[in-house]
Amino acid sequence: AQSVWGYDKENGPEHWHQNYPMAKGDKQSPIEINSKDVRHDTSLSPWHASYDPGAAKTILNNGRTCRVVFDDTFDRSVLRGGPLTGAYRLRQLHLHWGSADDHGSEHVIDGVKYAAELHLVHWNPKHGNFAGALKQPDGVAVVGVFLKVGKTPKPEMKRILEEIDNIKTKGKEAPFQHFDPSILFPKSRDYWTYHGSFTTPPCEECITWILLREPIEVSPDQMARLRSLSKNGENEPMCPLVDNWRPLQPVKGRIVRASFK
Ligand code: SG7
Ligand code: ZN
Repeated sequence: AQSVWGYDKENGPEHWHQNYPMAKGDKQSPIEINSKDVRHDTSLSPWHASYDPGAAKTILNNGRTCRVVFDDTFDRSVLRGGPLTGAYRLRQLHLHWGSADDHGSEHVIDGVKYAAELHLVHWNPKHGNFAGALKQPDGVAVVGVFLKVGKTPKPEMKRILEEIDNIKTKGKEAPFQHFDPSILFPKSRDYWTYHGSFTTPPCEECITWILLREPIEVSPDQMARLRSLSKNGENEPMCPLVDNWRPLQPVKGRIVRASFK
């Protein structure tokens, strides 16, 4: 079986439930969004992010993703509105990506897999701390942004991708300061929302997902940079960090709502 979870045959998503039974729960993520089953909800208000560039701290490679960490000791970078009640604090962002452009996202839209998916993870401070929030159905809100390879790449992704050369291998960390992640959002604020889980063990079912309809574009070069990360440590055999996405989970009667028609 698995020693530590991962995305390989021996320790991948099909094994996670052995150590993390929640992985077989009724509200797991990701799911496929089917336009024909989505409910347009006129009561869904727009969402707003107000992020403090000074909250950005470090970027790191943990062997499973690359992650940017933010100071969340007070309400300095917050997400409000949309399906949420109150302000949720930004804790970190990270990405999931594939080994080729035709897959890599976790959520799938009408059968379409994107090349990558960016997740901005926020938590509800009414639960005291992040660990407490994970135990509550309204504990966490994740904004998902799809990345597709295209001709008008978003220069805003550059900051993160430039830094990748400094965190090539597992365990590497570099300072990452003065960064407002709202520069990564697409023009349209349209979104889908549903209740689900973390897409990694222990797969707690505490997430209000807010998935943005409009993807952002990255260049082939930028995708290549992401794929140049390694899941091995510095003095270990080279093993590319790619395909760090969980496959689709059963919807089990959940309703996906859309802010748009
Ligand atoms: C990534 O996705 C990491 C995890 C994150 C996980 O593997 O960014 O974060 C850490 C601290 O390793 O797990 C608890 C948590 O944030 C799952 O997040 S996701 O559901 O948005 N994909
Ligand atoms: Zn994620």
